[in-house]
Amino acid sequence: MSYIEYNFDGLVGLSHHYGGHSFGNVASGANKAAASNPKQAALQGLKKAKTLAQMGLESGVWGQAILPPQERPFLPALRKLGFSGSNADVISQSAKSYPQIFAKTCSAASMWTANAATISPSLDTADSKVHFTPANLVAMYHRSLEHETTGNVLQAIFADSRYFSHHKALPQNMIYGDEGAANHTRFYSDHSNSGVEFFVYGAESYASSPNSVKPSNYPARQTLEASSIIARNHTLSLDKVVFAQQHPDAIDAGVFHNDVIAVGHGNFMMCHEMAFLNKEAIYAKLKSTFTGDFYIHEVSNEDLPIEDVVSSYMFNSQIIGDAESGMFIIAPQECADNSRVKAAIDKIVEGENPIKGVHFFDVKQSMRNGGGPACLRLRVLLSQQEIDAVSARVVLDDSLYSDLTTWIGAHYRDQLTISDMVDPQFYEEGCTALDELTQIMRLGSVYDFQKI
Ligand code: SUG
Repeated sequence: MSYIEYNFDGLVGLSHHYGGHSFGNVASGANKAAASNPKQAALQGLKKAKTLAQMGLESGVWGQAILPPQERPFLPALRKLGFSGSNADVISQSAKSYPQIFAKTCSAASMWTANAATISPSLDTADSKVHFTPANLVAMYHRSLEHETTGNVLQAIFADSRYFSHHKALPQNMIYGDEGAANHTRFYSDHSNSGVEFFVYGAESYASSPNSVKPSNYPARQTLEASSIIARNHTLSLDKVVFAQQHPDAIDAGVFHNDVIAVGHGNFMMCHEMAFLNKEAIYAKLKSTFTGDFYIHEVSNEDLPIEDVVSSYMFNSQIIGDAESGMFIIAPQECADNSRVKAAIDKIVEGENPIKGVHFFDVKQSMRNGGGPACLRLRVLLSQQEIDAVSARVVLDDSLYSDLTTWIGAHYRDQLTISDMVDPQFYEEGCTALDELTQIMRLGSVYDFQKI
């Protein structure tokens, strides 16, 4: 049976802004309160997706799809805080009493779909179904508001229970802190056998050894407990699962997710030397668990100091293609503008591994909040039968691209600050736009405001 990896890119939401909401995310802190341009952000993301869709079509190796944004400000969260009355009342009262919390309920962070969920393809699971677990994202309040709508959207798209199995997000507590696919990679040699699922965590909630370490300045957003539960729920075969701890010094330097310092695809992983604790043991475990040749390209701190890793997002590149026809790095434009990073990438392209070249993309609006190309996509490996079972209009072809571009043009603002979102009209405009989007994408009712 043939399988295709679909990259589901998150469409940037109408409320994209710089709130400084993510402690430990350097870019988010640095750009707090800068004016954003949601229209440009959405078009930048969509352009990357469209280019990759075209390349994927030509190569026949991967596909491109889209996930919708979420409703913001998120009124159910504000109502839980005791604000009541009409939508306009809830918005104006909460914005006045708790301006910072109100701003968090406006975050468009669901655009970073690498954090939407962890997904195991049917090739890896005991019941041969695709398993989905939306990430609880409990480490950051603004992101903890995403999982319910994310679950609705995934269930609307992957509705056929013959092929798809949906789990609830893990309990809302840091013991089970889960950030989704940003800390999960699947390695494989081909698309007809099971792969190796690689789970990376920041800390153990309950240390299993007196030598256990944690970051000291910034939160470890993913726990080993969370990763283990997901592996169990997804019915993975434990001899094909590898767990690794992120280096706490990297988290303290601003590497809040593993995908800011390592990226894997097929039989290849590129990472910085500070990515993992006990790195030699991790590399050896990956190589012994994998069947076939496995390539690891490690970049040293001498060649590329960790500060450059964080500012350029080199490891937040996507890798596309396959070992046969060649793999390509999809890097943020910032990498081309930093000579040390560019040299590190050139070394990878010239090295002995499946990488054949690099393409740079401008996703600056997202980068300013700490989201590069890989943050913007969620990988879903699907068989032909499974993709045929999807009736929603999510695969990005020319016609969906054209409809989405028109939709963005009609509804998005080209400048936005927090104060604009205090106007109840902004919320109403958002609902009208998202309602239209669910029709364009044939999603049915997935938003809270669509409940009768
Ligand atoms: O969770 N930024 C996101 C960036 C997520 C990046 N995703 C991956 N690495 N996969 C976060 O920190 C900032 C929002 C603000 O400050 O307005 C934010 O949520």
